[in-house]
Amino acid sequence: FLPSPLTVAIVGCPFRCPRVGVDQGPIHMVEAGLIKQLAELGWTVKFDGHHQFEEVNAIDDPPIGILKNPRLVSRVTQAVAEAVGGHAKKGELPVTLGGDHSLAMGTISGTLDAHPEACVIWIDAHADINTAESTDSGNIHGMPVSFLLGLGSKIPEFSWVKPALKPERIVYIGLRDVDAGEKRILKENNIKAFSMHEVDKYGIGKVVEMALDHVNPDRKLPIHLSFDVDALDPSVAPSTGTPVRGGLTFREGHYICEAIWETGLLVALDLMEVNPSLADPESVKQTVTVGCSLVRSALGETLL
Ligand code: 6HN
Ligand code: MN
Ligand code: MN
Ligand code: MN
Repeated sequence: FLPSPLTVAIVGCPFRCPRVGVDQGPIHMVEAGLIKQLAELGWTVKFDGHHQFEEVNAIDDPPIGILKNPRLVSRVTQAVAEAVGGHAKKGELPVTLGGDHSLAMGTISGTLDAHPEACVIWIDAHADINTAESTDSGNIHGMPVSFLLGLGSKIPEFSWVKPALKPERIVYIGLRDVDAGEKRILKENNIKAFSMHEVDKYGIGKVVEMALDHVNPDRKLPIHLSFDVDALDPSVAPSTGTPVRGGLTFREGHYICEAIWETGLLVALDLMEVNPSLADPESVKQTVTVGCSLVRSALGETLL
């Protein structure tokens, strides 16, 4: 799906609710040398600075129901949808660095705008599929998938989000902290998920193969990979907002990225929830380093 020379467009989104610009994760990853590392892999790299979203910081944004910062999240994710969609339509591979996983509402909308038939592989400890009705926290980062699927009551503020994703076009790997309401939503919509239980049972190689068989049986659909760094075990990626023990090992995380790259079908990548404000400098460095190496693996870095 990508014309050569291969071009990657870095979409830096230092965004975390309740305020934008406070999440330095993407900035740390770029400062750690990600751009140069991708250039060394042979990519033409486009990066024109991080999105700032400053104007939306000032808006008056009381909760809708219990949803926190709905207008802010809506405007930021809509801007990201336009950025990602624009790059994808030019034949570039957008790599979005975050930041809050609510951003995936934007990135996946952008991908589906350019590649309507694309499937989504969602790597996470969480399912991020709460609706306005099922959420206990009111945090929109726990909800982007339901918006993309068009589940739950419609919130006028998010009317720009098209329900462009079909339940059979998304698959999860790494789940281990799924709310009761989310389990029900997954079952009702027949959404395929491989939790850590399946990773233990079958091994990561088989799980990735089964995930692809489900979502992309003929291996001909474009793939959007949305990777929440909290899918990894907290011993591997400690600096993240909602760590859950019992996660993917360093190699399991990288194997997923390598295997998706090998399909030749990757059209967009998100690397989300790297959050340096939440830990000591050593943990931050470790998480930023692992974030960069996951991106390199998904963009073709080989071990030999
Ligand atoms: N993440 N299920 C919880 C909630 O608040 O809805 C946790 C969400 C975590 C979100 O992974 O980005
Ligand atoms: Mn978050
Ligand atoms: Mn997530
Ligand atoms: Mn998560």
